[in-house]
Amino acid sequence: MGAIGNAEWTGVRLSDVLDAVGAPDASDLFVAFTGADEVDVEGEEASFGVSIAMDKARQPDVLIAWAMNGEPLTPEHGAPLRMVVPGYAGVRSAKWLIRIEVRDTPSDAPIQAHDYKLFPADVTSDTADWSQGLTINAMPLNAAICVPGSGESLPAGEVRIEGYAIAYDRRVSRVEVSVNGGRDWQQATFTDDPEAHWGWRRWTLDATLAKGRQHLVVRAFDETGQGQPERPDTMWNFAGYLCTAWHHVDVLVE
Ligand SMILES: Nc1nc2c(c(=O)[nH]1)N[C@H]1C(S)=C(S)[C@@H](COP(=O)(O)O)O[C@H]1N2
Ligand SMILES: [Mo]
Repeated sequence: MGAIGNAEWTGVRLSDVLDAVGAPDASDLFVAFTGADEVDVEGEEASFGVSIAMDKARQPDVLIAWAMNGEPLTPEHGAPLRMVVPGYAGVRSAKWLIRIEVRDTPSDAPIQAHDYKLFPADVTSDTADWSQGLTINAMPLNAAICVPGSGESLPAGEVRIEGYAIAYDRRVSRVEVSVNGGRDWQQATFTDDPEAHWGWRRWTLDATLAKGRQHLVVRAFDETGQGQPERPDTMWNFAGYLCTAWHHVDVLVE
């Protein structure tokens, strides 16, 4: 179980802080972040530590943040200071920051070195060589149906279907919804700013549902025209990362 959301962040640009302290700036460097907490990665207790490449660290939207939605950060969101690295997996946005270090190698903390890595389908947890995995940073295009919920019972007739799509540093160009398991598709209407980077674009579609067990599906396309994979098994990896296949929701229409 988990929860996700969009927030408005306030802080200082990491690049301004790097400049202020005269940090070196070269594309082959990394910026590493350490949190005040200890984490357990496969039985190994160590400080929470992650890193990003210098080119990403220098992007203007990468912040050292102290406020979320106009309020000081709460403890669970990383008070007093946390990183916000938009477009990247949440794990790179270190909370409870105690140290920022410019290095010539990625962080060697276990979270960076032995977690959040993508392996080919033929690699298992027993055969994985963690130094060879692809570090998961930029997030892929994704979309989900939020309403109705899976397994819900609905009255026959017109139903409002709602959800979100996200393409990070790209735009979501369109969202398509099927109410018959993917045979026919209708375009949803966006309710969020199409130009907004990093966050969700919420969408709605009013569709007429026939009686019986109905199979709702959503898929998004980005501004390059690329879509999501149809089936989750096409992107199988033993750790279960980046499963951005079309989202399905089954409902019972009575
Ligand atoms: N210090 C520290 N930072 C951390 C983590 C952590 O365990 N310790 N978890 C990371 C992960 S995996 C995510 S998804 C985000 C979650 O941030 P949120 O709690 O504000 O949603 O924090 C990241 N930063
Ligand atoms: Mo996470």
